[in-house]
Amino acid sequence: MCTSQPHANVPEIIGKKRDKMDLSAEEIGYFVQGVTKQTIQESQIGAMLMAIRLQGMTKEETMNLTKEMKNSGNVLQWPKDFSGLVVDKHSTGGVGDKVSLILAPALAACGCKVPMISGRGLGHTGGTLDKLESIPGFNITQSPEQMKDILKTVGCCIVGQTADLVPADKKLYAIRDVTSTVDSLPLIAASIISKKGAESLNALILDVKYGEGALYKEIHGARELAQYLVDVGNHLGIQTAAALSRMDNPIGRCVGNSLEVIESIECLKGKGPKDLEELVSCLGSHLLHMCRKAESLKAGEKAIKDVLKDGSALAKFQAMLVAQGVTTDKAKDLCQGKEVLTRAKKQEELKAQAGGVVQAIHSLPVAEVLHELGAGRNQPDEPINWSVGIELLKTVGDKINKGDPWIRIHFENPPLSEKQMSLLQKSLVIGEKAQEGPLVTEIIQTQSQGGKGHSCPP
Ligand code: IUR
Repeated sequence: MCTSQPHANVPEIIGKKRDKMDLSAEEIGYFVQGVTKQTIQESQIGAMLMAIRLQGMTKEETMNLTKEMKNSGNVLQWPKDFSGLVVDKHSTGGVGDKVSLILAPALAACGCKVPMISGRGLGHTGGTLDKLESIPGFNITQSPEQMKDILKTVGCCIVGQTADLVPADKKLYAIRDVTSTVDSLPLIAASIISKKGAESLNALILDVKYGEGALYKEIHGARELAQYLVDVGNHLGIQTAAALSRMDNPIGRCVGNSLEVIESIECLKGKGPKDLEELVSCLGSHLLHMCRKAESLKAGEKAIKDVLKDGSALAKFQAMLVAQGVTTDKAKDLCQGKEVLTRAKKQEELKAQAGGVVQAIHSLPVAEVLHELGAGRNQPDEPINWSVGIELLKTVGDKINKGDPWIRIHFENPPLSEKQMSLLQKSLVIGEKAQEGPLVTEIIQTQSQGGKGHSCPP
């Protein structure tokens, strides 16, 4: 494809992309700056996004787009003694995915600095910020100075995106959402990696999920996205790797904001469900290895498991809660397992209609029912009910008898309907034998990191 002289004319730039030509760094810069300064019309932004969605972008164009978006706002700066230690993870979203709540303090306990910028949930997957906001007093809004202070004293914080961090992404994402241009590899990569770039990270692990409860139903789609993200992240100077993980069954035993906080605290005490601990230690081991805090993946995995068992990760979580606005007493009570979070007024258990072994619990219907019951939102500013959720009393691989309770649903208003109960019953698959296998099935790295194929130690 040919690349011609820079244009200062927006219709011409849109026309080039429409006609499948490559855009120069200057043209991409002109477009992104126009988006940020609001000198380009929304109709033009929509047209450009559709042209990118239909014609694609080369890796070089995507890297230029990512760099320009990153530089559209504030880029966080860290003190010299954080050098090499600033790490984060990003997940493409799963059902019951509370990994961030455990991984951030576990990494801080291992000596890393984790300035985690997370999102609220939209659609069927939950958001890390919603889970944390179920804790009374927790404040997701922290200035760059406050983040720096928390990282100095605690080592990790989990915050929302502020208006001055990658403002171009805010605008572009809002327009992608209403122009059917969300599902574009270059636009997804630029959106995710520009925000991580603005955190000035040294290392990043991406958890790219595939399966029925994920954005990608099949592994090859997830693999393509993962490789793209890894390449763009590394090009931006962040050591980046991606884990491909199965998202068929809910992660852990709880889904729903406050229930997931309680389960995370159990995991921070080294008493979490096996699949959740496996995911946390796998992602953590890669970050520890990339930032040279662990000499091997095996050593990294051991370090994460050790801080979960010896209470140091829980202590970091408690300190993070206090640093982000929770009273000292409430944070302590919560971490000691006392009832601090509001419980839903009603609970109902469903019983298994056959006996055998639990083969699967389909995560999508579970998430959709919880969404209808008020655990999720359809519009960005909609209120949610933090106490709505489910507990799995039986999980994949467990033996089950006909009549055994297998799920407890926490709800209030609206009440649980017959249709929802039937959907939940159908999500339970009972057979003779459960499918075994690790949650993380592949690790994607750049060639310089050893290429694809590294895994988590058994
Ligand atoms: N998350 C992001 O930050 N950006 C995107 O484009 C998608 C998810 I899809």
